[in-house]
Amino acid sequence: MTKADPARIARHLDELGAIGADPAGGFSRMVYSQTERQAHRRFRDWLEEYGLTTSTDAVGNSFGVLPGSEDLPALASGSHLDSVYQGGNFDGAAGVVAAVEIARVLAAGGGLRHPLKIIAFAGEEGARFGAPCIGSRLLTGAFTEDTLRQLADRDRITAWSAAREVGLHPEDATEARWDPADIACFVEVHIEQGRVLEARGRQLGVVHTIGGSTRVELTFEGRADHSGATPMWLRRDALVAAAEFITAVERRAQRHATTVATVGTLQVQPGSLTTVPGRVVLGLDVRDIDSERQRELTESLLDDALRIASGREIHITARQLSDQSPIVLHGTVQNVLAAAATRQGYSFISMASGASHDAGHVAKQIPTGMVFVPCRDGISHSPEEHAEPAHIAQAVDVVVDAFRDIDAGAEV
Ligand code: HGY
Ligand code: MN
Ligand code: MN
Repeated sequence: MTKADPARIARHLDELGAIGADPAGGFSRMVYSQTERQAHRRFRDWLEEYGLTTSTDAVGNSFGVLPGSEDLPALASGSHLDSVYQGGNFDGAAGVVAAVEIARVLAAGGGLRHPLKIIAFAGEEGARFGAPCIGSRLLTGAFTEDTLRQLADRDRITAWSAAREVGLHPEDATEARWDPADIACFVEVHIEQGRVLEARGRQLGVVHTIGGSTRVELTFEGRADHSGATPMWLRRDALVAAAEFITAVERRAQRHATTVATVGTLQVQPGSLTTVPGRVVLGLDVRDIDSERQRELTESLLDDALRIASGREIHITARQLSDQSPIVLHGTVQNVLAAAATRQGYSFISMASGASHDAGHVAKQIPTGMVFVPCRDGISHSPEEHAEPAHIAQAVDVVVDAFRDIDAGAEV
């Protein structure tokens, strides 16, 4: 029986690593950029080499299909090929090369009763347009063409224009919606992006819950003044107000084990050494696997921002960038994956995902599971991100085993 080949996985990762490298370090394969599209083209070339029929839809999701011997809904696997700014070459990419290897192994074995569908989603990262999972939310109908017209990056380019710029057809976004009845089960392989697998000494993770995330842009408007001629008691310093808020974010988030909150972006205006900052725009990311805690913390932090701002005569405005609830993945799929890992002889744990994923949106319509692969020191969204091809190959063996089990009648 053909097994996954770590050397081939490494080669495919190296090929992706030649696309979208950022001169400042890491990779910036941004959604609806030429480099994301080059990566999708490479993905399709690999699959066509294994005899799959490939396509890219109007909004940039790419697919490969291996026919089944019977007219059944497909077994599917995939992830994303875009990255954050100066990110790593494994977040998303590891799951895509794993899915390609799943296709190669199953095609080499003559295929299954079920068709196999391999997917590279467009725009999973929210780094460019603020909202994550653009491709999967267009497939499931959670996003529409209007969403693409409303989302804009820091240069005020809309996602709609950016998609057109790279040859896609966002005006046909409605046609990109899939029929969930066409897919029996979806499994995403992904790097863990944390340290639990390393700390617990396990080879793989079977994900039970994907954390939710609420992302808000906050603008602090004070007054830009001369830094030498303006006494401290006369200032309306937007950056000091923002700094007080950022420490409040940390304090509140530390109160519960599964809650995390981050201010990852900060724009200071006018940004001159000798000017009291008059305006600050920051990005807040609040996450939890408990929906109520996620929303309550967000509300409390917005109240903090208002209290801090009013105490300093600062005007505050908030704009929600995205809001995703935690998603519990399908128990039947978790069971099939756990049984497959056991048969394959790989140690695993059942665990939550702090990061969001396309699987979280697919799971709203289709029985869905995730298999986590350890990443070195848990580092992710960074040039130092790394995962071992041998570990990715183990995840491939598990998903292939699980798909064969489902093909033989296991319930999902
Ligand atoms: O940000 C995330 O949770 C994921 O990496 N897109
Ligand atoms: Mn990802
Ligand atoms: Mn990511």
